[in-house]
Amino acid sequence: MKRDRSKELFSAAQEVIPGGVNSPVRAYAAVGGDPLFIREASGNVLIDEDGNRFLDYNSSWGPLIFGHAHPRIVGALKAAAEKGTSFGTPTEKEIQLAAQVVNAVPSIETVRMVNSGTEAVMSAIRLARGHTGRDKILKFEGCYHGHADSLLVKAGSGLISLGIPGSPGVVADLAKHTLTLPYNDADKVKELFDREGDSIACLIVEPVAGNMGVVPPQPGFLEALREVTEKHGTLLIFDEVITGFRVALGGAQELYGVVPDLTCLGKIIGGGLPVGAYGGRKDIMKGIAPTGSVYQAGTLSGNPLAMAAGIEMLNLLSEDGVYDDLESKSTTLCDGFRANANKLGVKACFTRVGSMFSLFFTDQEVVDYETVTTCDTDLFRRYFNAMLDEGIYIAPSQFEAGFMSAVHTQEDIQTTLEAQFRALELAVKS
Ligand code: HOZ
Repeated sequence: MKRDRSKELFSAAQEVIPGGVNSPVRAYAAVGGDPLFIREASGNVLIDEDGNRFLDYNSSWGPLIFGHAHPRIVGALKAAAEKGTSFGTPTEKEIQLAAQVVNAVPSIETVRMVNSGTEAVMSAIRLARGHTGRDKILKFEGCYHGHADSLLVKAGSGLISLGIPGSPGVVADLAKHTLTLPYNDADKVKELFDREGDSIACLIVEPVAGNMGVVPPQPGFLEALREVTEKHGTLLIFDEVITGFRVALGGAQELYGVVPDLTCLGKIIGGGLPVGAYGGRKDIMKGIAPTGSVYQAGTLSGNPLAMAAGIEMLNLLSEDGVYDDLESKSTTLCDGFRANANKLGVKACFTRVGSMFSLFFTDQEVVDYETVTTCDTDLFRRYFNAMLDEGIYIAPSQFEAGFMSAVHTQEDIQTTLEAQFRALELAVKS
């Protein structure tokens, strides 16, 4: 497969963009080679600048549940754009999308729109600190909550993919307020709370970890977090930037029946446009300006383009059968991956929650950062490149999730499974 144009563009990009990319994982540092430059995409197919076609299981890192350029989302965007792209004033569309989010997500009574997941989380943490009058926060190793200063401590996503333990530039005096514990270890959480729970403003967690690959919560883990935070007056924040509207309409909190105090959402609610949101209990949310004094603002927050795309996305998601269809196709795909690995004698651990999934090259059961990092990343590098040569696009890191979309067909899945068998065989042998 020729990728000359992508190669050329990557060289040109490196002249004017640091590392040639606007977000680190995209540079393929963890898998080698030059990143694909995508010319266009439609449904579940990406077409690169060399004209190669790839079946996409990345879905723009999760949000594109209905694939690329869905006609209804594109139609809503066109109609909105013709009427103006940003007013810096309230609009009716903001109420419409907020109401859809409030109706769908159990914990959300009111919601504030922002422009990214990072912004949502950063604002929710500030609000939690303002609400409780406490400084400390607790997060889990390998969970990634965007790149706000307090959260770049033992984080997943690009930091785990590139082997960066923490970021220079984060003021030590701030980072010292971030406590970290292993994911899925409820006992350690209880011990910590027994010692210093009354000084912790919030506990933030990805209810299904999706930024170190998919690591599901073990039975009772989320419930334990709810119980211990309630006992100590600490706010429980679910970062549902990936899981919100992905694993169920009401997100992981609906799936597992655990309701946090605050929830952060991301690009799904903008139909893939730059949107984030944070919401939760009314009595907490009223602490944000202008009703309260915790400050957070943004000219483009709630802009009409993002709202129009988000409304249409949630309309589509509310139609009957969407989640059943995703579940059944994801089961077929992941069962097929497992069968292929077994046939080839490859040691691997498979995880899946709804339509997000991972294949970890390790013989351990993956439950936290430590077990995740036992993976054979060199094997993953060969596998990724072999998949690319087969025309299958997955995230360029062992530590990111795969995503099924509503527009993948059973035929696509069979094609994928045959391709995956060949790719896996090649990766193991080479
Ligand atoms: N934070 C994203 C992965 N979980 C990567 C975003 C990107 O590179 O576009």
